[in-house]
Amino acid sequence: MKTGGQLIVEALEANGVERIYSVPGESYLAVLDALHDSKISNIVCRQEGGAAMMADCEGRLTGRPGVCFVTRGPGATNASPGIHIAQQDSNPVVMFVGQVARGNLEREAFQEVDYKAFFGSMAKWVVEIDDAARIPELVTRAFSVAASGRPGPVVVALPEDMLTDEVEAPSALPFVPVETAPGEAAIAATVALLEKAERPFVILGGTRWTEDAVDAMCAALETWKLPVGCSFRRQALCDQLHASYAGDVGIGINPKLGDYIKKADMVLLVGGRFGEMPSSDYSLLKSPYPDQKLVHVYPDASELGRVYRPTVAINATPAAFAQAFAVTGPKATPVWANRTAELHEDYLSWSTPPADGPGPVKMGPIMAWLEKTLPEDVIIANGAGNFATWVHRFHRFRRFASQAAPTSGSMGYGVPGGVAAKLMFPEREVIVWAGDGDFLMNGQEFATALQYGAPVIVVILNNGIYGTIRMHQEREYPGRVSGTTLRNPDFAALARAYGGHGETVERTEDFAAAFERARASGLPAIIDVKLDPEAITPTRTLTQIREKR
Ligand SMILES: Cc1ncc(C[n+]2csc(CCOP(=O)(O)OP(=O)(O)O)c2C)c(N)n1
Repeated sequence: MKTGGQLIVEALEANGVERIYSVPGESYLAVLDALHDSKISNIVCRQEGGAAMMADCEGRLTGRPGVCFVTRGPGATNASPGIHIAQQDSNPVVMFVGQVARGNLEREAFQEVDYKAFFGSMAKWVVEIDDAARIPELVTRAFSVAASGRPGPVVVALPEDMLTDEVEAPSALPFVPVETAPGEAAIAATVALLEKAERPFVILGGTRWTEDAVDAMCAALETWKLPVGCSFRRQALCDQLHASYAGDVGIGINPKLGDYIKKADMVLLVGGRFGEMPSSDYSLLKSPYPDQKLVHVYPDASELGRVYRPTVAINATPAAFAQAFAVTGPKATPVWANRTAELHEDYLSWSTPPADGPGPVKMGPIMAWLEKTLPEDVIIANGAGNFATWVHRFHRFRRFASQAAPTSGSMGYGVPGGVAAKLMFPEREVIVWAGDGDFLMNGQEFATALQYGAPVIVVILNNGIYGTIRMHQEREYPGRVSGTTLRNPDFAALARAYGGHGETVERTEDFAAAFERARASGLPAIIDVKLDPEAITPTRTLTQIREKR
């Protein structure tokens, strides 16, 4: 006989879980008690949004479900941003949430929430386990649903009294990841379209990739001399110094690249949904009927033809497609080979930081310095804001699983994402790239970094405004500043108050030494970079935007 709490922990162990992220609650004390005797490490967070984002980051960087535990009611609602990110970004997450005792359901008992209603449009599956004997079955199914097809978040609700029930139950068996591979006809149809194409373009996106698959895809691009771009915040899917790499198909795309894609005669879209942001509001590929012939490879049939009517629809994981595509090749040097080289050259100049900018801190030279000093396998985690443009445009991602940023455009991801990344990959350098607004949305997880020895370096581009929104405001309502100004704490002092290392940078030339001191400290660190609010984009100032210059 085992308690529900013990069965939950056994099911986690059976599914290979080594680490969970949590904020405790009295609603799942029986699980906490069972964890006491387990080897699973429990990373205790400071807010459920942080815990859920850490679980998302684990799913994002490993492809295996990240797991978090939160309490009922306010714990669950606090966690919802992480669930929304996992859904939009297609990352596997299993979130366990407390529930009121079964006998009190439907009375609006203390912190009762109808999880199917609350998470219904946001999670891939929501299940409430009413019978402890079904824990092995339903927990393994939760892992399977989260990780298969198009991955996503699964919410598992645990009524409090169910967790203390003692029952007989079979041991949980682990979930088995399911690969869907392209058939020979699908690969032949892709090759036939390529043989007729003159201006093809490849877009890589989504999840269900592996390091081997990325290598196989890079080899195939080389063989076919195909130009390639990575979808918004999927830049780690191709070495950006690969001769085929033409740039980031994201927000603020290089106009020349956008133009090339619009005029392409064929697009091979592998793994991505190519949503509103990467498609520049469905203008690069028109929805529902693209101008280009479209081969769409996606690990879930329901996505194929949902937004774009494809010429060839291939229901396969990008990993399986890449392996199959890698054994094909052109009959002769393709007509587009020179154009691919030109596009890469163009990318190299587009991603060269500007030497100048307004104010005493110039981000261009700082980015240039970082590019020289950061190791190839550095992981960069960030949330949303104009500050992120510096990374998207000027950091050349080299390795698989080196970018941790939500395509959903959620703020507040950098600190929890970075902490989780550092816990997963302690040997890799992890940079959290944040805005001042962005940092304070989940900056509390800096305490988690200290508690578990995760020495991330947080670089805050501190311009004293919710800059992105100020930028839109100045464009739409020039000079009418409303609701976008911030008064910030001393971030370096805040880092020290947490027990970390703090630096303030007020001049370009001081950044490198501050960064090296942060590295040498061996502690979680914050570098507060005082950025002139005029430096709102790498190429345009706020004044130019206001005055439409
Ligand atoms: C959770 C969340 N809330 C609000 C927004 C809307 N939003 C997008 S960017 C932004 C401002 C970001 O400010 P900051 O982090 O200071 O970066 P900056 O744009 O100034 O570089 C806001 C409020 C969002 N994307 N996500």
